[in-house]
Amino acid sequence: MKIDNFTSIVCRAIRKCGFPMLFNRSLQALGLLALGMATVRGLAHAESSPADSRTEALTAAKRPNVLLIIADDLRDRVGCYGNPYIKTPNIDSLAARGLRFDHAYVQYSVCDPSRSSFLTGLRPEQTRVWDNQTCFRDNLPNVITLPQCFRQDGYYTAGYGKVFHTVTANFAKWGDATNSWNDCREVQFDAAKAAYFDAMKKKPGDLHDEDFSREPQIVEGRNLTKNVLKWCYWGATAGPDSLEPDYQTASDAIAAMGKAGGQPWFIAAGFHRPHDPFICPKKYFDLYPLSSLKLYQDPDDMSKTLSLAIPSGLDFDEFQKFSTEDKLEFMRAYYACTTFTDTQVGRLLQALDERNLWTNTIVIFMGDNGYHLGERKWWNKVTLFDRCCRVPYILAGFGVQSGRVCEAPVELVDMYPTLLDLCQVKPPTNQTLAGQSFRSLLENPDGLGKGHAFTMVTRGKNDLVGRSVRTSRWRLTEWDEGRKGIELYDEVNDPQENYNLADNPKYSDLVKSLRAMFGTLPKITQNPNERSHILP
Ligand SMILES: [Ca+2]
Repeated sequence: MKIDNFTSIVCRAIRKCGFPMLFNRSLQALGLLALGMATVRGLAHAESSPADSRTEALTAAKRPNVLLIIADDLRDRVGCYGNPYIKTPNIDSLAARGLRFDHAYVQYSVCDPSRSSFLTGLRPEQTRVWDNQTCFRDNLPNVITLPQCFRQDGYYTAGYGKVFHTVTANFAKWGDATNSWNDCREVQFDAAKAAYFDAMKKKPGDLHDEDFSREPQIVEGRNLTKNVLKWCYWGATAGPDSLEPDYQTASDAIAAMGKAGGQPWFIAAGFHRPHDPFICPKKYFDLYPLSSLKLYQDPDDMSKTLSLAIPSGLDFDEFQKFSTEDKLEFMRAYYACTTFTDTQVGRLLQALDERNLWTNTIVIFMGDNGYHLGERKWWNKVTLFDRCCRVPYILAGFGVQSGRVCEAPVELVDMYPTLLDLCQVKPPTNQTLAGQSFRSLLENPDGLGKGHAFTMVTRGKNDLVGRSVRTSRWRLTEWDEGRKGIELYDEVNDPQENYNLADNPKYSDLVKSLRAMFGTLPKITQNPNERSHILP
């Protein structure tokens, strides 16, 4: 109780000062034990609420199930997020029966760094996973992942498809098969491999993405860059959905719901789409005639883009060669793959209906990073703009109010402590989670939460760091600690972030105070020896 009381006092002090993270480090040191526990149990836990008695009454056998659904590279423009042109009826229905977070942010806007962060509960500064070639276990061999933590506390855990960033050649390692899951699998399509190569006139070494081998036969498609960018192609496949790996991922997850044997379960389904290569059954492409699509246009008077804000190099150069038709086909393919993914989400939701599982299951739907579809002439991810940092994020089911929207910023790294909090799972020992439980926002979606979210990316071989903080009103980004430029955007009056206000003297104090927030982030670990302060 003393710990909770202390945390409560800290919470009130933080809220009073307006910048939740701007409390000084001496206070952190004083409350090390208390804050450590509060972090894993959730700051919100300090305040009593009707839900306290509800969750405290949970017995081990009655703890809720968790269904975690991850879509790869899904940006924040699905139907329920205000895009009338894309068809996502199942994601929309989940939002209608649950809580839609309108400001959920990734901690690094690329697959592996993002997933390594929210599945370990640590920030990219701590994991030091900044690319898609680093397995988090190599950097943090003893870290306890989110599903592993549930498993250690009595849950049946199962993960299918791309949950962790996976590499087919070594799925057991990259998928964390031994530590995190009772059961896991990633579907491969060896039989379709030859047909695929034949259809695309390629050799196995031509493609960097291992996913290609799992697709059924492509009957229509093309590379939009004349094969310069190997990943940049779309393909419409023949046959039913059931040939697709993502369909089988959903099937695996549905089957797992009956395998827990009375234990509560944590099941994750990671869909590969709408990530490139943009391949899915032809009927989804047919939903989007090119003439029905409208391309985004940057305004003529927008601020000059800073040199590091959009990655330079071959990808950018190729995007500038896109014809109108190329752009429309890119958008159609992304939309088609999004609707295909939505259909697989629908199958999972239907399975919950059929098994009457909604009352004791927490459902989370999320993207792992956003995506540009032409904004700032960029057709990819790895930026610090809202289109790339913000993701769809919907919770529904056990303990979640229906049909509500939460405007408060949350970070994906908050999911780990939030789920521990909601399910009364024991936090990992010797591992301080970087996020905060947002359980209070489930109870009061109009709450302010912690008020901010951080995202980072790196540029170039020297790993120049770009860091960004998003509050409800502003986004402040600095490159190489400001040496390579600063951006400030007014998210209320300029939601597309077209007009950089950082050099306007009127906002100098605001820029200073927002930049100071980066001082609350963990120090970037430089080498494995320095990681000892994160884990024993
Ligand atoms: Ca991704």
